[in-house]
Amino acid sequence: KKLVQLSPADIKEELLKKYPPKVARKRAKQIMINEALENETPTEIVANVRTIPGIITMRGCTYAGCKGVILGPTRDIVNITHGPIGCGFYSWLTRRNQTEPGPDGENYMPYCFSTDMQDQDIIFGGEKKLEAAIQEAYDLFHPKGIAVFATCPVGLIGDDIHAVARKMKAKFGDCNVFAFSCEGYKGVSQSAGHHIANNQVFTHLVGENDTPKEGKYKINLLGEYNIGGDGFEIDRLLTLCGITNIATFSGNSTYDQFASAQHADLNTVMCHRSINYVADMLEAKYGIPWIKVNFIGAEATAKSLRKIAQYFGDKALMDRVEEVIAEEMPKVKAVAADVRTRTTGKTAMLFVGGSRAHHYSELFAEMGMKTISAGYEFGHRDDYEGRQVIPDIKVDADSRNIEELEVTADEKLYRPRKSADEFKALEEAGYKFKHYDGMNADMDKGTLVIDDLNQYEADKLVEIMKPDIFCAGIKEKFSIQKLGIPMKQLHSYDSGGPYAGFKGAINFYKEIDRLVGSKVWSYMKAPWQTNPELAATFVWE
Ligand code: CFN
Ligand code: HCA
Repeated sequence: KKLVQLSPADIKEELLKKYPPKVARKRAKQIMINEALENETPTEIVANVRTIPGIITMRGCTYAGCKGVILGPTRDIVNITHGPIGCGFYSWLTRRNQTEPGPDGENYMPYCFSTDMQDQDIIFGGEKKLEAAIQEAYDLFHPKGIAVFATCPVGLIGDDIHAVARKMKAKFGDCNVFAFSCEGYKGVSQSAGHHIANNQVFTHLVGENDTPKEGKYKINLLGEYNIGGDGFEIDRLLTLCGITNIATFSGNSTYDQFASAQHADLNTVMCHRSINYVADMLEAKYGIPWIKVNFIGAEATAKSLRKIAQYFGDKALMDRVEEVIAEEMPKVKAVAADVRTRTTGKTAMLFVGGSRAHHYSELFAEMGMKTISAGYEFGHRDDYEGRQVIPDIKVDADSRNIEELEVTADEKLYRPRKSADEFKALEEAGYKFKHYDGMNADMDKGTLVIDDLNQYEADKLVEIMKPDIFCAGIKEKFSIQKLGIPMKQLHSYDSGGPYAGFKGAINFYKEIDRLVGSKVWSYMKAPWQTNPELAATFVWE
């Protein structure tokens, strides 16, 4: 067997080799050999750009980001997909976002509501059908809210879903009806859908309930979607600490949580990519500051709880948080110590959405495992490079319109290209700073950070670097397993979870230990095993 040693630069070249020159030039800017150096200028990564036609991307669409991701986990709003049945069907609970119906039992998540658009609706227009669907949902359930989501054909034929929503809202009087222009093709990925969802949730829901909420330490948890029950575990810990969670955007959430979000004293942001717009709007309109938290990983969980306590600066709270950590951590540490005897030194690749590819490297590190390559499907540059400055945003008090916030437009203010002194000067000049580290700072030097990885590159990477585990989504699952490598879905968690918080960390350690130790994969013959000329080895130093 011929072993070839490849450097990260060789691997990059290998990935690009097969592309036509123009495609290779474009992809080269999205494949970065990570530098992660504090004071030097690291290589820039191009992100949040259109996938080159013909490439089989891992990304999803704008409708998915809006309907599936942001609004999907709210149980007592009827979500109607205006479009062909497939869009509604394939976004019907596939994300494994869980809910606990609560005393009122109101839960529409198990239903799939759609106008089931047909050819004649495309030709003659679908507004009447939409109106009838909204009426039917109202008559059947009398919900507090009905949300309408546009799919691609709706934008192409020009149905005015907002006019229909306004008309029905006025007609009912006791039901908030609002719509989202989240046609699938609208942005380059799910990310545009998050933005559209955030704007409308803020415009139509936040602030609707002005009855103050009880609680000494009141927070909102933004960017936590209760996948596999993650939100349940985080809520368990917050409750143990005596912290009141007013609203989760949007795991296990309700209409009233969104409507009451302005009563919180602090916003904690878990998945920054999907919800940063709401955090900024809550700060601009209601003066609620936000901090970045992360409950993926035991150390990260402890750190986040401490950060919240420090924000309130109350000794009783800080002591209680320490008690909770002291109670929970030994159990986690014991399991970690055991699995580490088998997992230390193993390697992982993480290619997921817009925050998990970063957050989960912490859990792997706790198992002594190394993330040798990672990337987001649709992250923006700030998700890779960290976010430092928020330019001023303007809020129109009457209409609640928020001026478009595009952080990446102010690129020159990112830390990697500024020294500490330069930042201090900017701070003195009145810039508002938010500090949090992106993926690059936490990845080792020489690792490969790849944006919008595609099917071809995934196969090639696995073939060259042979990780012990590959983490991505359902589209990647079986092609990776056919290469003889264990594959863990970090979107849906396959059938597992929760993986957040302390209990989640234990679940994750055990699951990964089982996967990387499994004999099943050794029975598979990967192509390079039957064709030695395909063999190449990447040696990690
Ligand atoms: S739950 Fe979140 S954590 S919201 Fe976002 S960026 Fe998706 S649905 Mo899939 S798993 Fe993924 Fe993130 Fe935030 Fe989920 S990494 S792609 S749009 N995502
Ligand atoms: C989406 C949702 C998704 C897809 C997951 C996957 C999710 O992008 O529309 O590809 O397995 O988490 O359910 O990201």
